[in-house]
Amino acid sequence: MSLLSRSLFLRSAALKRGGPVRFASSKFVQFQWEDPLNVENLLTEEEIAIRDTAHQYCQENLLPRVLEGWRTEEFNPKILPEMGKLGLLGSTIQGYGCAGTSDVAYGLIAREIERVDSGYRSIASVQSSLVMHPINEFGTEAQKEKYIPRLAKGEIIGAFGLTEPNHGSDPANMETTAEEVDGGFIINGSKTWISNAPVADVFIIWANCKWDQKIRGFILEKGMKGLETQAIKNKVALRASLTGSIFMDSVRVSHDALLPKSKGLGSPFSCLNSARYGISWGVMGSLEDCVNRTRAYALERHQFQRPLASFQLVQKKLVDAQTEVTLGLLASLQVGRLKESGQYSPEMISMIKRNNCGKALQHSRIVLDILGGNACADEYHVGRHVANLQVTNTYEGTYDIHTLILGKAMTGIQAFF
Ligand code: TGC
Ligand code: FAD
Repeated sequence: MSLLSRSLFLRSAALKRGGPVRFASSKFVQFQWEDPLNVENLLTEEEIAIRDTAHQYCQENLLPRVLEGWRTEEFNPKILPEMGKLGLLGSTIQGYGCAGTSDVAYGLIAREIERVDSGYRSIASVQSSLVMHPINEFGTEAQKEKYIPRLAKGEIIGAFGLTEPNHGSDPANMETTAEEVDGGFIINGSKTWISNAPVADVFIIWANCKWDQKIRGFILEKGMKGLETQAIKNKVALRASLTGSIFMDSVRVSHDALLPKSKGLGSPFSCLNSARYGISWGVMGSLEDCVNRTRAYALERHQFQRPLASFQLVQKKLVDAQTEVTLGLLASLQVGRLKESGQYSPEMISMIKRNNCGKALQHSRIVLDILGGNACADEYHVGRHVANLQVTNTYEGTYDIHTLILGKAMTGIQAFF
């Protein structure tokens, strides 16, 4: 069932569920620890239905596969087509076979996927925000028709190449170049730490154009002469998502490969705005999963003839983490609504990306202690989230880079160099 038809089916269920229960003889509603500040109340029925569709898919289809993906570092080719069938890819794009959802719905999808694993969310957000988005934003009509419907179905896989071996936080100094020649361009350079690269069919490559020193995007395809990828194996995090390097040795492309509306570093950053926003939701899903699992464990496991959950130190860990989940979700929701009404700025996204990733990493690590020795066992899932959250705190601009973006906005002084 597609995302939109399913949303109609699920709407009645959402309506039946209602909000928190009010006590008959009280002015208070019953406190719901899973959603302490009633975020649900701020979502539309459509968003709730989309969220529920994503939740059901992720719990029934992704969760049972995640440990195998984590252990083997192998890409499961069924996942993107399944997500595509439900309308979860490029969901905010209007037309071209995409669902045309709100930005908040996009965030809710990221949260549900990352509740299972950040690597699966990475696969999906690269496809949506970093490949479909730039084609939609900077591409020609022919490029949109050629690529977006197939990317939306998950028939083809995309990768986004900005980071280079010598330039991560400072992409402005990238060494990859594009030179205009008769009939097209020649691209030279290399990219590394690129999600999906080893299995990608389509690559959005950012290159410094020799004729005016401006950065522009190019669409490269698997199999082009001079284009090679290599998987980065034995990662200690994000093992369910493939990462790799891309080498471009005089790759010759036609003029059709240029994303003509891209010009300057603002173009790849516009893709990052969308992806960073999604990550801010996603990592809250990951932290929620850590809280749920460690709370359940603390209620069941007894030491000193009492459940772990009865100890004050354990309760504090859970309460601190759940408070950060709630505040983080509200912040992402507010930025989502501002984005939908065209009233957002990139600095707002830096704030929620930085804060939510930082809090998710910090608090997932703290609640992990509740598992004691079982923290080491991957079947308990929380250790995997903690490892992944180190990466989410790093990619799409490190925690410290977002600090400097916000520091510049607050003081007017750039402190990058
Ligand atoms: P700066 O001078 O600040 O800006 C250059 C031009 O870009 C514009 N701009 C933006 N436009 C739109 N949105 C934003 N967020 C923008 N940020 C900057 C800016 O207005 C300017 O435009 P113009 O017209 O004046 O030229 O640039 P800078 O070189 O000083 O860089 C500043 C800095 C450090 C903040 C930037 O380089 C940065 O953000 N670095 C972090 C790099 C990064 O985030 N890389 C991510 C790689 S992709 C990835 O990690 C994918 S992982 C995906 C997954 O698996 O889920
Ligand atoms: P560096 O830039 O070398 O930074 C190292 C440290 O120095 C960091 O702590 C940083 O905060 C600090 N630092 C750097 N500059 C300053 C400064 N001016 N002031 C203070 N501190 C500073 N990239 C893509 O393009 N596409 C992808 O799909 C992609 N997927 C990824 C998947 C994974 C699993 C990983 C790990 C990375 C991925 N990346 C991707 C790359 C990612 O965006 C970069 O790793 C990130 O931007 C940081 O760059 P770097 O690793 O070169 O670190």
